[in-house]
Amino acid sequence: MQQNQDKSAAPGIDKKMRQLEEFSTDHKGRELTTNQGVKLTNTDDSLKAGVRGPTLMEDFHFREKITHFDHERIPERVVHARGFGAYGFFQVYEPMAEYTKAKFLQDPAGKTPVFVRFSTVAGSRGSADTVRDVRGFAVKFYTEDGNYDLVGNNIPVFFIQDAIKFPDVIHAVKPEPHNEIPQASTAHDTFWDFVVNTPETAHMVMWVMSDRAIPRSFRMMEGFGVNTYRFVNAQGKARFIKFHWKPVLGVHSLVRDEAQKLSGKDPDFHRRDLWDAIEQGNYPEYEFGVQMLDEEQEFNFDFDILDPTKFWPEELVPVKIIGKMTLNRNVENFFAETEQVAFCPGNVVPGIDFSNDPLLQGRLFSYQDTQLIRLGGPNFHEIPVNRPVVAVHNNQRDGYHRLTVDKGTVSYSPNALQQNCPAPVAEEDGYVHYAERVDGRKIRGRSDSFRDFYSQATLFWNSMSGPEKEHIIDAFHFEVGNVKDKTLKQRVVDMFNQVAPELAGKIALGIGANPPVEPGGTGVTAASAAVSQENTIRTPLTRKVAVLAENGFCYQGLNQVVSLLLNAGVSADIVSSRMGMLTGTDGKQMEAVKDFTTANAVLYDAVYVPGGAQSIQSLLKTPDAREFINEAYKHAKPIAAADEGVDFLQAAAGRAQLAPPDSAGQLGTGQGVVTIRAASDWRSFGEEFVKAIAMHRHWTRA
Ligand code: HDD
Repeated sequence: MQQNQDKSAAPGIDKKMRQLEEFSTDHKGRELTTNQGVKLTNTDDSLKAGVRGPTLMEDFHFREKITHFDHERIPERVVHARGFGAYGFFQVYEPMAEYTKAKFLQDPAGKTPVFVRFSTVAGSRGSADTVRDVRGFAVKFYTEDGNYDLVGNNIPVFFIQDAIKFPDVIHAVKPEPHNEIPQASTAHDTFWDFVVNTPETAHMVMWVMSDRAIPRSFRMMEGFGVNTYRFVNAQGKARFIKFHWKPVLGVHSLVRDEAQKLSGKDPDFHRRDLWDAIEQGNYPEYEFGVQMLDEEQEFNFDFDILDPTKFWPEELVPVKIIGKMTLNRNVENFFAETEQVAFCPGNVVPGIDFSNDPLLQGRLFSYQDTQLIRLGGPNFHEIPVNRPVVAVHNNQRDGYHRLTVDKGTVSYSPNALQQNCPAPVAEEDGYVHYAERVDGRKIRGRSDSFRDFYSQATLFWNSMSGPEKEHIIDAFHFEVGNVKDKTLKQRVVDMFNQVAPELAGKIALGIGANPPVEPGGTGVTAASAAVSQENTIRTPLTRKVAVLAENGFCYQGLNQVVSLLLNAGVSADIVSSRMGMLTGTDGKQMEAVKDFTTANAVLYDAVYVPGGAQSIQSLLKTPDAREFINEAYKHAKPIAAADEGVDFLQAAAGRAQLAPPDSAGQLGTGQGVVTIRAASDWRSFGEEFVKAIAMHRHWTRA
């Protein structure tokens, strides 16, 4: 599946857009009024008794302006406070009638409008984008059956098995209550205290310590419904399902050091990336997939399919790809749309139903409830971004901020005065809950089938490539290294000894704890290739290259390579000591759009150093330029250099052996470093560089 580069998915006018337009206001060219529509002559001076006198109470404009300002904030989400949204559409590949009667999953020619909000979980609204955390992946489908919300994450399993423990895990992960430190981080005592006392967290903690928790981009991460749901077809046959989103650009991550530096260099890194991609017509795309199990297969596995701390390995239950979502429109107003959007896993349409997953069951309550405090009452479904694109009729009335003017005298059912309208519909036309047989004693307890906490954590560890394992160990070092309580540190080592003794031993080494003494591990030897990011899609599309150059750069070497990059869907910024026009060896000019103050290696996917003796002399004298190349090298990013650029690379990085050009002075490649001297073949050089960019990172460069 190729990414849409031809912009053919540019926004058409869909039903949702038309509806939003009705509520949108453009203030361009308009006159200033109060909220009562009274035209104003001055909004810069308050009304006073004499120009140096006190402000008067009768200044209605002053009072209205200040009162509105004083009330501008609403409570941030208790979790997932930091997020970023966009609109788009969903299209199914083939009719899904055999499995579900959901209308939006039937017609490949139909487009269903969607709104998506990506988020981090722990940080507050102003926290940085690139922190180590789970990412929320919430999709609202505005379907002809009403709104369907798929509220997922970028990690397929969850910390806990029962929703009643959600306040506990969140209190533990949030900043500690006495001093509100640390922000948006799991590297503190209360989180790890909860972990070691709650073994069911082991599996998800492994994912959170992995590269999945520091994505390169919202456009390069998977999404998972996490909970087990049901598809139900028109004949009433049900199947258990898990939902998946697979990014067309593949799954790619940052490295820890880079992610932490990015938090300072650009706290908006992910939201800027998404915004820019959409503005440039590089519309993010995700294929939609489902894993399905017949009801009779419920007990066929060595894990409970209702346990949200388990995933269904794709090798056991394949993912059927059934459609694609394209994000093609940024919001007009962050507050009105992204902040006020209200997701609820309980918003389902006919053909999609719940399972008895005890985490899901609790979620069905929590989301509706949280919107009441966050959005101030029961009418939040009337906020434009939340409105379904189909008509809403019922006898619910009044409440804070009611917008609808409900006509007539009748607001009850049954009634004769209005022919019993709004009238219930026949079963085949409305939502009917799946008639699952339920039988049991009331009990506050946990099923024995939920008690294997470690097997899939081991499976995950087994599935990791060497570099991915190194990154997990590094993450544990940072996270647990920041824990103050030594007993807790030791307990982390002992707990993860149950997952993989090799891992536990290495954690112990890094954090000053004792290596585990008890025999460990689960004996699980299986692995799931689908889980490793090593096996993902590789493409150069939408990657960003920094070109380091100064006056006296080799124009041909810069111009040729930049056009090759652009043709391959890669963008390039010239970075120099000063922004503005640079003059090349032959007098031709190019513009440096960034300098070493506004640009940094962590903001780019790759670096290119063109030749030109004078340019390279200047770069060598610029510590920021040397640091730039060293950072890129350290973060395993692709690097290319031509002619004197190769000397810069070798001198700055202090590594003379770096991919020297071959004996004929031509192309040299290795470990993601591509070099050339006396180029006669810029094309091959450019192509090698593009290949290296597509690889994302070059871990062999230890
Ligand atoms: Fe949740 C928000 C995803 C378990 C209670 N959750 C929220 C958002 C996402 C998720 C993506 C942000 C939605 C947005 O962008 O507005 N949550 C999940 C996933 C879970 C999960 C994938 C496990 C399968 N959540 C979960 C549990 C509870 C909650 C067990 C409570 C019992 N979640 C909430 C909430 C939030 C929320 C408090 C905060 C803001 C909101 O709902 O609208 O209700």
